[in-house]
Amino acid sequence: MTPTITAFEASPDRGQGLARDTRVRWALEEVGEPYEVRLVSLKAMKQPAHLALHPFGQIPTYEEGDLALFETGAIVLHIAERHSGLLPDEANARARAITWLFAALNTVEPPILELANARLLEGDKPWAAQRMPLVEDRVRNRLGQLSRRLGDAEWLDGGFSAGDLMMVSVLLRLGASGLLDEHANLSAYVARGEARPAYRRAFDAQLAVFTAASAR
Ligand code: GTB
Repeated sequence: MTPTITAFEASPDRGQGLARDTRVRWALEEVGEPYEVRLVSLKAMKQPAHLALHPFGQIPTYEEGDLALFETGAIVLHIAERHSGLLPDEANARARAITWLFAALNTVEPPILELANARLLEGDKPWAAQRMPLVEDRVRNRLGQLSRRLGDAEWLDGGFSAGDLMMVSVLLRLGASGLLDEHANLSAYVARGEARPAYRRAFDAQLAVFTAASAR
């Protein structure tokens, strides 16, 4: 059964691939699973029909037959577990790849989101200039640790996995901050992820939504 995901009808990032349906599209592209997309407006996301799928009124969601999922970590793991290509077969390597998926979401993404929120939502507060260095240092700390672990390796643990897919997705949010540029190996790691044909297809599909909406 072809899965259906939800995505922003009008993404606030104007098609830069930062909304989280990109990581789900990427996972589906990596495993070669066709999918359909239902676009939702910010208003519709808070209505009962969408809230029945996603209790927090967000995108993306994932529907496949009578299964409905929310949370990108759960969705990507579900896709990775049911298809080959995103998790190693060997049990310990598989567990380590899943560990990286959780590390991306639970350890690396929170300070990055804090930075995004500090810039987007709190920039006009009187204390913003004082707080910003603290928030940036929390991101720097995590990037330093991640950079040391990655070293000269291509991917975090052997071949490309769902853990890399999630880590690259999370790091992409640092975009214009310049913080990623402080670690040449992390910049190259993210560039390797972005260069994957499956990522390009996911990115282009999301951009096409924005391009079509702007042409109307
Ligand atoms: N933990 C959830 C997950 O991983 O699935 C978080 C889902 C989430 O944050 N969804 C966001 C959403 O629906 C869209 S992706 N927000 C609407 C709302 O909460 O009302 C986050 C996002 C939004 C915009 C940009 N941007 O413009 O750059 C980047 C990322």
